[in-house]
Amino acid sequence: AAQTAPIGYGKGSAGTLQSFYVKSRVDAGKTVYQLLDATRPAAIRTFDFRKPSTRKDLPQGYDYVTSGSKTYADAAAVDAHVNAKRVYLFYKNKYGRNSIDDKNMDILSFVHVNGSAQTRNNAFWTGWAMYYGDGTGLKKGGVDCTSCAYDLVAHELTHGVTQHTLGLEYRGQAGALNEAISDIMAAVMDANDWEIGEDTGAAVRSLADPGKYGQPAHMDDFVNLPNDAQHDNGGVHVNSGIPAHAAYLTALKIDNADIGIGGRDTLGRLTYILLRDRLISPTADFYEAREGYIAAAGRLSGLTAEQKATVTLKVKDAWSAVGIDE
Ligand code: ASN
Ligand code: ZN
Repeated sequence: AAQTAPIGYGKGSAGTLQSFYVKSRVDAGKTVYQLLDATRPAAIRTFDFRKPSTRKDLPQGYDYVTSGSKTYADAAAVDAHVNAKRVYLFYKNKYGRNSIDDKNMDILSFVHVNGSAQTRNNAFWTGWAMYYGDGTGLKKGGVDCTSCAYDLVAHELTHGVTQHTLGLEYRGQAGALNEAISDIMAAVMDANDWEIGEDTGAAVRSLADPGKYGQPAHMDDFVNLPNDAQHDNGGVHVNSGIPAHAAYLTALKIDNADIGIGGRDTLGRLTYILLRDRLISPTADFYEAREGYIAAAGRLSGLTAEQKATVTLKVKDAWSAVGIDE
């Protein structure tokens, strides 16, 4: 039960002391505390990729991040554990979603994932877990941390939500929509800005100004690339700038229309309805996404017919502004 779970403490990369639920086990007569929060139906489990294990009580094949006391010195692990809970709670409290699959699947994070410099400076959704590199350091052209960025954690976990709802293919325009949806939900949750990944030391994308990081913001600048791994599956992280910018413009226009509901909040609700109600197909292109967002506007709960009509108009204006016209 929540009341009896031990509480662990530790600083994340930003130096702020965090507290979080953990679970003890006894190893050879000694108590160790695992980064395992089992206080909710969906457990939050944080593993150390440097510690493969064949222990039968560790079916993931890796040991948890553990500590001999309730104080943890591992900032990347603290960040992953705390941010996974934040994203889980956002989906739960805002949209009533029960974890990634809406069936309370456990939320698994692996920290200290190593490999190429590209891997170590990145975070990934693997289809069932989140993986985080440590970063090779800003001074070496990498980043200082990855799990430290709430928006990156939201981005990766949202890949899981998309997998379990829309099932969007990860190539071409459908893949770019998959990427855009992760960035949109990341910006909805990490609501202070429209940049992605700034807490790692180096932002990677901007929904407000995609061109700042080399992304197109309009269909006129769509980048045609082969749909293979060497070309980012057809530039899914490149062309995502177009629908992501449409989403940003949607939020901005709703703010300016002043219907009493914030644009960013409305954008999150629209995007979640798109996912939840599977309003677009797994092979959707950007035009289908526009129609999906229009359909989502009609499904917003708690709005008057006039407010819904206003949101619909702003959605249309926003997608037209990036060259995706009916
Ligand atoms: N951080 C990137 C993403 O989630 C990693 C990748 O390309 N899979 O899109
Ligand atoms: Zn992604």
